Amino acid sequence: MDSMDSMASETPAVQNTTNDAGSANADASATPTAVAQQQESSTSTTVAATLCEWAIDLSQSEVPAGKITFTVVNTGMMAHNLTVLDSSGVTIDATPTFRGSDGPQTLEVELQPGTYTLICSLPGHAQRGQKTELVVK
Ligand SMILES: [Cu+2]
Repeated sequence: MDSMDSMASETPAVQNTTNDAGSANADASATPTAVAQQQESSTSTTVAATLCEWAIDLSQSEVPAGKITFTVVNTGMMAHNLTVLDSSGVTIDATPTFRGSDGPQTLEVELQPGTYTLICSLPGHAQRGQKTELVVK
């Protein structure tokens, strides 16, 4: 009988603790949604890329992971393209081969953290210097 009384007296304290935790969880559940919305708007990065004989110049060589939009200009005399390779040399995406007179090209890619190689894929062009690295963090 004594043990029953002591158990009964402890029960209300346990219930109060549970209720407090429940209200704390309800507050916390609103936070992840707000954070996710902030990340969506902050992970789009625009990088200007300039192609010429024989180089690829980037406005920035290090970008945050997420959506990267390359604005590609060809200031050279020849037609070129911008091709994005992953660390294994596999092509992720590329602009068409275009001349400066064709105007700027836009290339949108979704990149995970890592080191990527950007080249012009026309024969001999990367070997002559149309090649650079992009670090995604
Ligand atoms: Cu080229």
